[in-house]
Amino acid sequence: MCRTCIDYVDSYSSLLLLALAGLSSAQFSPFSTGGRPGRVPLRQPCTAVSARVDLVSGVSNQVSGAVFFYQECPDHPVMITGRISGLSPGKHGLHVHEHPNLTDQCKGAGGHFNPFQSPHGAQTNGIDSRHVGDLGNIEANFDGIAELNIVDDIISLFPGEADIFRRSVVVHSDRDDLGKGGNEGSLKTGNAGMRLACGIIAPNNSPRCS
Ligand SMILES: [Cu+2]
Ligand SMILES: [Zn+2]
Repeated sequence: MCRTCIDYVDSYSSLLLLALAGLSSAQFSPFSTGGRPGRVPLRQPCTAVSARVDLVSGVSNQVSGAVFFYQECPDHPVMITGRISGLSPGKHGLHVHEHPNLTDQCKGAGGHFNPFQSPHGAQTNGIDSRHVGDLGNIEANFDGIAELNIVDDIISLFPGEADIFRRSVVVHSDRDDLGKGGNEGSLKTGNAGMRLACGIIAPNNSPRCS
């Protein structure tokens, strides 16, 4: 059974209660939403969400693997794990693309998931300088295997504008230049090249719980 947010929230709320001790309810009002103290929604439990992607062939029929996403609560980062094989050694761009459509050698997936109309960028950038779907590069070893272990603060598995559920993951032939390539393509796609493989971000029926 998955943990909920309760432990996490309680550790924060006890600190908060100490900090706010002595404040009147009127002083709470700057934090209020709809007349309720702003912290109250955080006290509600949430259930961890998990998703998985099973890759299918794009322009390569060598590349295969699976990618897992896990998020404990809406205000937690998303943990991305997985294993992709059949790659050329070195870096390969990894993105969440807009559409859950794998046709035409992954072209059906459309462009990078970009609900905030930002330029393409590095996974570590803020939302004003990366697409929500920009997950940077994965690196394959000499055997062509990439082990994924990424933590991301922008994507989400919970409802909202950055929700990546029912979108797709694309693995590219080339290194993503992270928006620093100095040309137009760099700020759109990172010049990451062809779409080797792709898969739809679907609910994981056997979530991995911490
Ligand atoms: Cu891509
Ligand atoms: Zn992008």
